[in-house]
Amino acid sequence: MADQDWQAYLEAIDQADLTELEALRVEVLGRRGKLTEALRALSQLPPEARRESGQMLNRTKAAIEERLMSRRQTLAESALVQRLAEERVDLTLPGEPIALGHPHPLAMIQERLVSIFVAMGFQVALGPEVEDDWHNFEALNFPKDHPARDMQDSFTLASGGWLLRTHTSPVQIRAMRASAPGPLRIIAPGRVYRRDDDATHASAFHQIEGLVVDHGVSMAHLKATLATFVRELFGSKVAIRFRPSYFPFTEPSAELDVGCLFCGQKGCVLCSETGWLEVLGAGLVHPNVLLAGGYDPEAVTGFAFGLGIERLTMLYYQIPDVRILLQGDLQFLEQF
Ligand code: 2NM
Repeated sequence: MADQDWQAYLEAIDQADLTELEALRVEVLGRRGKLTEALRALSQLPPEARRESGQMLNRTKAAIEERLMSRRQTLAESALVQRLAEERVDLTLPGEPIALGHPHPLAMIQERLVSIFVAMGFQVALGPEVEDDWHNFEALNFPKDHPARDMQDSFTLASGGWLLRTHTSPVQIRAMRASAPGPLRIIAPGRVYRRDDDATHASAFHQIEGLVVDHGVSMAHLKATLATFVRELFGSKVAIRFRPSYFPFTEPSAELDVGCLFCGQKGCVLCSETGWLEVLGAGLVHPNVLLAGGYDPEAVTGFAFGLGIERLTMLYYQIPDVRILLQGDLQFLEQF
């Protein structure tokens, strides 16, 4: 085969795609390839011609192999360039939106309530959810036959003597015993448990209770503090009234109502046609409770109050059934 024919192969290689390249390789260098056969045919030649042709064919073979490799390299590179072009990411495109969560409505209201009291100088106190009878009832002046102490009304643990706290008041007892005889100004937010379960009562719910103990604390301080709280929460124009009430741990006791937020006090289903909504209970701390807290009731007085966070959240957002707050239903939660 003449030199130009080999030259033609070199040129063909430079134009070939991957498939053609392999076909060319087989055609020239394969077991039956042109060049392979030519090399094999050398043995037929006389020694002088064999050496000359042999050198020429080996140079040609080296050249073709070199060209095949370089063409293969070129094709691989352009395939890579093409792939990169196809896969190119446009970083200026807007991103996939990520669904952001947010605090639960109960958590939002709790945070609001806590902030209002913190701004008035209260400190946050926390305590255990599993309590003993003394901290949950006895120290709080609940008589032994009080219905709240019944197994029907609280969750008692199988291992004797323990129960799930029915209010956060035991936190106040613990705080008093840690601070007496010094002054105290705390709120105790947290989860509490009662054997109730209907549209307005869940068996686990949340409370904030507050307690101030100091020399000369009076009903006037209680009323001013709670009026400030209610106006911070519902606005300065809201009507407020205190009604006498009864709690075992306070004497005197009162309940605070706000003018119905829904009907402008005309009377509606939400205020049971009274024009008023009950918001919290309060009173001056009973001397027995001060004693249990390690204080001298002759030396100091105190006021305390308690409110349910679920109830307040329901009022705030007009939610009719407390159970919706606890079901984790996104259709509900995404509205906040
Ligand atoms: C209420 C109503 C009235 C209250 C009393 C105390 C303590 F521990 F100081 F005695 N903490 N919270 C209290 C008083 C709670 O909830 C409706």
